[in-house]
Amino acid sequence: MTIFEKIIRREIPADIVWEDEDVLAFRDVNPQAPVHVLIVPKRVVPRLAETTEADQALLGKLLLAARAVAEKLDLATSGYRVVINSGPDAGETVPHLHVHVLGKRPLAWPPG
Ligand code: DGP
Repeated sequence: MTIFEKIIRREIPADIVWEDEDVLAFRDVNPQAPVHVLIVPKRVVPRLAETTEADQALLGKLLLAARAVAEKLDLATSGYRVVINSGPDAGETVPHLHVHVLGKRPLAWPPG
């Protein structure tokens, strides 16, 4: 079981900022910006590379959750970045699909 499944099951604590029946959003333990939230599906999906057409609704929910979190945390006007790391070259470290939402500082592009 991944650390994110344990957070979803409330077996370990997290600073939860948003939730609905399908997704959970909580602050990243190692924030890379003043606001750094992770949004995860409650059901186990390892990574974007392993999603299928059957995950279309869930993937849409994750992006709409990112927008909802951004609005709740006052990022809508200043702007924010939404990131999904899928696989080794992207630096994925937790094999449970997650969307990063980063904001409240200017973010460089291209990423490292
Ligand atoms: P990624 O590199 O895309 O797989 O991002 C995984 C993120 O998960 C990383 O930014 C740190 C975060 N993270 C790892 N363990 C925990 C944890 O136990 N709690 C929280 N809140 N975040 C965690």
